[in-house]
Amino acid sequence: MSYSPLRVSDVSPDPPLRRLGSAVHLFDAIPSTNTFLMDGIGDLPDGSVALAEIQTAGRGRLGRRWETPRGAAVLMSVLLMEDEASRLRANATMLAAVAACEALANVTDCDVRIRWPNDLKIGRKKLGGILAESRRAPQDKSTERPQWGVVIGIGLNCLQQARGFPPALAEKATSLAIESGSAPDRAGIVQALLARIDTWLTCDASAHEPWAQLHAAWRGWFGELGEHIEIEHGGHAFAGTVYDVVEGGDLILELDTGGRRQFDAATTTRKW
Ligand code: BT5
Repeated sequence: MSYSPLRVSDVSPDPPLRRLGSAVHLFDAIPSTNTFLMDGIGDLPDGSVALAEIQTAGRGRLGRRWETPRGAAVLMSVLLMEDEASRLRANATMLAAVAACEALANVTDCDVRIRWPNDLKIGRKKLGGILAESRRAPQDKSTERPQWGVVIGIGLNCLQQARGFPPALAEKATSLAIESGSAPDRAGIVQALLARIDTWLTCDASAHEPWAQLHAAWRGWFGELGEHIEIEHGGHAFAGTVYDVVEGGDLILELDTGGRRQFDAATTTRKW
């Protein structure tokens, strides 16, 4: 598969954004852009961005792997330094999912939707995923309040062809190239993603409840209200109809066995 390598000048926000892009780290190969920023909490500035052509230990949720061939994907993470009381930690996956749908609607002709809790899909196939993590920053004597580093990682399949996915993913994964029939501009996607994430991060909190606004936008991109799904939680399988997803991301399922139950986004897995 041939690809044009990303260049720092093409992926650095231009014009500058309010919060993202103070430092842009572009790697040819790295274990994981999320790990790079998580390890840098306390040293790297707020708004740092990490990108890579290939990850040798790309991570999904709950110890799973994220795998893409060199140059085929957008693999990007951003670091946000937040106060302890910040609601971004709980809402980071939602924010990234909305930003990704908006960005891809702006720069591609693909109909990308959210699959609970952290997937981006086209039709029934997975285009990308989000991994949000956080940890407390080492205490800085100059600041009284403890700070948290929140890292949001996004992986988006761009240039893969159907035969380019490993057998286990062949049936359930897709890429922008497969869906649109042409090679997407990865740098343009990075720019659009950064711009949309930045807009949500810096939206005027006094104008309107920003997290409620984000939740409303998320529901607008959510492709599964009313669908029948199967999930696993605490070692048990559950099946039911999607009733809603609450602010912060927990799922309310109308169980086949009767009644409604709320499931935690962080610890619930999906059957494909
Ligand atoms: C995710 O996890 O979907 C989150 C993926 C986040 C990746 C980004 S890339 C930049 C940053 N740095 C990182 O190290 N990670 C983030 P999860 O919902 O757990 O899904 C993982 C599952 O998706 C795997 O077990 C596979 O079944 C499947 N999978 C792996 N690679 C895939 C791909 N390229 N396309 C579609 N599905 C894939």
